[in-house]
Amino acid sequence: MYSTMIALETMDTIFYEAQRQGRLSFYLTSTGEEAINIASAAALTPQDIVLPQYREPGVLLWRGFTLQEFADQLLGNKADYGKGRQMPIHYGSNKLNYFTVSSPLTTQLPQAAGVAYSLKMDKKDACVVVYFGDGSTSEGDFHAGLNFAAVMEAPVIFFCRNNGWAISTPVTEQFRSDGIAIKGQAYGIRSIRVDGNDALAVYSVVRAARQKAIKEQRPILVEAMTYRVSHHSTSDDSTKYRCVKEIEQWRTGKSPITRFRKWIQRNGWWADQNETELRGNIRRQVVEAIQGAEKVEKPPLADLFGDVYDKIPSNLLEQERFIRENIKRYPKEYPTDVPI
Ligand SMILES: Cc1ncc(C[n+]2csc(CCOP(=O)(O)OP(=O)(O)O)c2C)c(N)n1
Repeated sequence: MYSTMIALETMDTIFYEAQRQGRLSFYLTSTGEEAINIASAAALTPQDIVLPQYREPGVLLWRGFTLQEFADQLLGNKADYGKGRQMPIHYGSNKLNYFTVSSPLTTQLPQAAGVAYSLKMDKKDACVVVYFGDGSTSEGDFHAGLNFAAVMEAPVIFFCRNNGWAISTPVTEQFRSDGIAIKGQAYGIRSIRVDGNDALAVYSVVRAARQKAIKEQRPILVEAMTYRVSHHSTSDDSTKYRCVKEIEQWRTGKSPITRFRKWIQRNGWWADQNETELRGNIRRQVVEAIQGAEKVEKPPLADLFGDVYDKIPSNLLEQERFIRENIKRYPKEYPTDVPI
């Protein structure tokens, strides 16, 4: 678990820097939420189905998504499973039971209730885990998803990452309830709050939640208390709306990685030398993954219009004609590395 937390932190640092260098169009880190990502993933089995928001790439990393697969998605190249049609960080893997990230917030919650209900009908020994932030709970889909799962008794773990912020909106302006767990209870869902920066606590809670969700065929809500240490994304500067001292306190004093490291070191399972070797190794692998992804061709223009309709409708054909004419007329305005 510790190694994967370091892999996530390293991946975030380097991909973030690559965005700043103009090599990626967008990025978003999970800084401060590494324990939530990795410890919750470790408590599941590969058969459990994950519906993510966007700040949980560590779950995918834990399941075996390679650094190359991450880099290919970020660069939107031919090896990307979405064929470059999604913004960076919209990862997904059919093989690893991880639904593709969707930009519109909270759509994954009613979907999770449905997926969990299908597991119930098939009598599977598995559950669904759906992740979301505190801000997402203000969407109507949050309420629909919880109520649907409660009434249908669907085996789903609603995992809320309460990190205090929804871009620039603090939780104090988001809701007047005492957090999210109480909302789960109002829907008749057993709910528990956990310290999201304590990897062992997150692991224990999700492990127990999984067993109960499957054995009793009912939903459970977990509210993990944490802090979004990073800016919301590369499109944001959070020092404009919160104080730097607060961010630094969480980055250093309350880091879930430092906390877990102290525990494994005290137990004699980890030493400074392991740390140096691991960080060096992962750093090299991430850099190689970006360089490799940059060399792969982009998907052809025609891929923009495929994979949705059996027969492409006339309005899309019209759009395709329009974009091809535009490229011919204004070639300098379009990327040169996309085969047309
Ligand atoms: C339906 C919808 N409304 C607004 C947005 C714009 N938006 C993107 S992320 C975000 C904040 C979400 O905050 P939260 O759920 O707390 O997650 P966090 O970013 O803190 O992990 C907003 C408002 C969106 N993507 N979809």
